[in-house]
Amino acid sequence: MSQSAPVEAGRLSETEARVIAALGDGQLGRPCYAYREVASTMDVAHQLARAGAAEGTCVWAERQTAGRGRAGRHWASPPGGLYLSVVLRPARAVAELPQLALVAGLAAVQAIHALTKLPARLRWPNDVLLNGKKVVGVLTEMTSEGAAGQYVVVGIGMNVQVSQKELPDEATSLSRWSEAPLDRPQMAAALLSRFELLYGHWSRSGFSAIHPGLVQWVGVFGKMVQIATAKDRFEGQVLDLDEAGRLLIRLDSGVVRAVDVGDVLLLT
Ligand code: BT5
Repeated sequence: MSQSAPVEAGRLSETEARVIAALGDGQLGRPCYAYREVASTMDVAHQLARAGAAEGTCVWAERQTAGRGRAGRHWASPPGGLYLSVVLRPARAVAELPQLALVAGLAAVQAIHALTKLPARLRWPNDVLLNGKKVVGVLTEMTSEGAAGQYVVVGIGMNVQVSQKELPDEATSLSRWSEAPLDRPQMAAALLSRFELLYGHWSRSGFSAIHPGLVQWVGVFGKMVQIATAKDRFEGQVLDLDEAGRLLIRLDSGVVRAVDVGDVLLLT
């Protein structure tokens, strides 16, 4: 592949080798570009994708100076966290691409469970909560412009071994709860290999292939929630996810509303 890394300075070849070794036969995560510090792994991944990077290319940072969440929000990125972005080139319809946040979130929950047994749960559409606090956030950014064609960058931030002092109040870190040793390259590989499997199912058959496996990991079913969208804010009870990954909310009036984007605040 005639692909060059955007920045050579600050590359961490030992970390790259550890991630690749932990991936085994996995393709998602290869090649891996690890940096000591970047503004955001999203930017580096976009740069690589525009230059033709293959699907699976991943960017790792030890810390980010301008980590971001959705809608321009800040993502606290001190040392000890996992900060990854992966380039994907999905062949599915643009309308389905936001589902990738749930697919990646599911991979993160499963990886946490496999390595730590902690009771992490998905909070639709892009978070993982542990004991009521956010431990993972997923960000999907997509573009179909330019010669690089349609690609998606999926960014995953996970508080693995982060001091509470460096996190917002609503966040927690695995290290606060885990008795198992925590190794970030191993966690990255566990996450990426699960993501690869789920992404394969989703690529072939769409969200319906993911839905049954997802349900047991979603922590909001049956709960009363407040939903904030760009347009409005309302309360209701979470019933299910539909076949497109939308959250189904029963309003007080009994009407069921399908929500495709928004923030969920648990009320119960
Ligand atoms: C997200 O946005 O949850 C997506 C976060 C994605 C971060 C990854 S890290 C690798 C890649 N590179 C990046 O620059 N980003 C991605 P959102 O749903 O908008 O949530 C943002 C909110 O989460 C903030 O407003 C805070 O309330 C909270 N928050 C900030 N930093 C956090 C942290 N480290 N842990 C948990 N919550 C945090």
